[in-house]
Formats: sequence, C-alpha cells, structure tokens
Amino acid sequence: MTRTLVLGGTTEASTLARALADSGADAVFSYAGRTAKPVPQPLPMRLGGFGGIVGLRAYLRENDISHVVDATHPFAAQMSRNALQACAEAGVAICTFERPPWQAEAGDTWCHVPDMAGAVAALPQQAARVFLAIGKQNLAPFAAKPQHYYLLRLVDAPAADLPLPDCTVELARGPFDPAGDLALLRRHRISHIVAKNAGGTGAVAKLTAARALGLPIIMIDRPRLPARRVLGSLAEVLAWLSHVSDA
Ligand code: 3Y8
Ligand code: NAP
Repeated sequence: MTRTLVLGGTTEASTLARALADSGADAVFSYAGRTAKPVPQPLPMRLGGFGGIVGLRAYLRENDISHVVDATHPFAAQMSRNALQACAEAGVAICTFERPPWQAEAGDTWCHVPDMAGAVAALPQQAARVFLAIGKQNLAPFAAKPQHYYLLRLVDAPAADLPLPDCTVELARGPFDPAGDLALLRRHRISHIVAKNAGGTGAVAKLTAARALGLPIIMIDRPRLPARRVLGSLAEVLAWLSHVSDA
C-alpha cells in the first residue's frame, strides 16, 4: 500500500500535489510553516518541522509512509539531508523532485559564488543599489557592507529590525513575471542582483529582467548534498511512485 509524504514548499511540489490529488493517491503534503499563510494544497497538509531526523523517522513510522518525495527547494539543504538519513534508517523509499540550475545565457554577466559569504565578498566597495533576492533567512552577512542600498523582496513583513541600514522591503509571493521584475529593477534603480540558483520558473523573472537591462548577477551556487535519486519531471516522479515497491 503506497502512502506518500511530499516535502513541499516549491512550484514543483505544488504540481505534484495536484497530480496526486487528481489521481486519488494516498498522500500528505508538508510545509515547514515558514510563512504566515502558505498556499493551500489539494492534499491533506501538515505544517512545521518534524523535530530533526528522529522526529521525521517517527513520523514516517507512525503514519505508515511508504514513499517520500523531497520536493523542497535546492537551498532547503537541512531538510533534504534529514530526509535522506531518516528514510535510510526507516527503510522508506525516497526521491528528490528538483529543477535543474539556471544557466547564464550569451551576454549575461554572472559572478558565481559558493555561499552567502561569497556573495557579500563579490559586492563592490563603492556604494551600489542591490536587489537582494534571497528572502530573509540569510540577511545578516550582508550587514558587513552597509554602504549599499538594498531592495528586499519578502513573503511576510519582517518581525524584527533588519540588519541593513539602507533597505526597502517589497512584500510579494512569487511566482514572478519579467515585466513586473523589469519595472521593479527600474523603480529602484538597481545596479546589482544577488540570487540563489533556485532554478525553475517561479523566480527566473529577475534574471530575464536583468538581461534586458544588462545588470550583473551574483549567483549563489546550490549547497552540496549527499548522493541521492534526483528526478527532474513530474512524469518521472509519478512513474517512480508507481514502480518502486514499498521498501
Ligand atoms: C513556505 C509557500 C508554489 C511555490 C512558490 C519556487 C517559486 C515562488 C520564488 C525572488 C526570490 C525565495 C523565497 C522564493 C520563491 C516560489 C515558491 C518561491 C524566492 C513560498 C512558500 C514558502 C516559502 C519560503 C520562502 C523562504 C525564502 C524563499 C522567498 C507559501 C512562498 C527568496 C527563495 O519569510 C521567510 O522566512 C521566507 C523563507 C524560505 C528564502 C529565505 O531564506 O528567506 N521561500 N516560499 C514553505 C514552507 O513553509 O514549507 O507560503 O505558499 C514558496 C515559493 N517561494 O507552490 O507556487 O518554487 O522557488 N521563495 C529563492 O528562490 O531565492 C523569492 O524574490 O525573486
Ligand atoms: P531548511 O533550512 O532546509 O530546513 C530547516 C528545518 O525546517 C528542517 O530541518 C525542518 O525542521 C524544517 N523544514 C524544512 N522544510 C520543511 C517541510 N517542507 N516540511 C516540514 N518541515 C520542514 O529549510 P528552508 O530552506 O528554511 O526551507 C523551508 C521551506 O521553504 C521548505 O518547504 C522549502 O521547500 C521552502 N522554500 C525554501 C526556499 C529557500 O530558499 N530555502 C525557497 C523556496 C521555498 P525539523 O528539523 O524540525 O524537521
């Protein structure tokens, strides 16, 4: 009997949830509870962390989960590591549903950096106007360069003061479109963009808009993760779910 846990939070997770619901699959959708009002899903949902590897392993056992699809974000590295370990210990089948990284196109000016510290180092000393399109969980390192004007796009209004003296917050939940992002870059006279290499369609608009304006991109590469089964399309995930017998 197949019972699937979808670790969600991305566009891919939402398309998988829709397909599983339409097929009447026995599945549950999991959010971290990072945002105030996450988009509802057509599957039973659970919100919040599991309590680390131990908590996730217990959840798998107590809920008779036979398959896990990690459809979290490429930068949700902790969740992905925990899921791999918990599934290995519990003998539960797991695959990752992940979009390929974005690639620079002819004429793009990208500076690849390995992490947030690398992104800070790549910013100029001379005061610039930076679209920091990385959300709100990793802002602290950028306080090392307070001379810049920072544009932040967040899902929810920040609860605490931000560590950046000269910054503006735009509240918006993607997916985003190129025309809207072009207007945003112009309105704030942006000179540099910092982005995570999320891949996919939900956040790519800023790259398209930057190309039109010839703006440089500081692109943060994905964190490294252990070897795992990565599937790049909904069809492959559905095939895996129907062919992989209960572990
Ligand atoms: C809580 C669920 C769907 C999923 C939509 C995708 C696309 C729109 C683009 C920019 C970049 C950023 C951020 C972003 C995008 C999609 C996808 C994606 C980037 C929601 C969601 C949750 C989150 C969490 C949130 C993070 C933040 C990151 C904003 C829902 C809307 C910057 C990542 O306030 C916070 O604490 C926000 C935290 C993790 C990164 C960060 O570190 O701050 N996503 N985003 C999920 C949960 O609770 O489990 O609220 O409805 C989902 C989506 N956000 O179904 O259509 O698939 O990537 N999300 C990044 O890519 O750099 C915005 O502005 O251009
Ligand atoms: P993370 O740093 O990898 O995970 C930190 C902890 O949050 C995990 O150990 C787990 O807590 C909990 N968690 C994360 N995702 C969860 C999920 N889907 N269901 C239940 N618990 C979850 O995660 P993150 O980068 O903050 O991402 C959080 C959520 O936002 C994920 O759903 C992700 O898909 C989504 N998202 C993230 C980004 C991004 O840039 N990071 C972008 C778009 C969407 P316990 O240890 O207690 O189990």
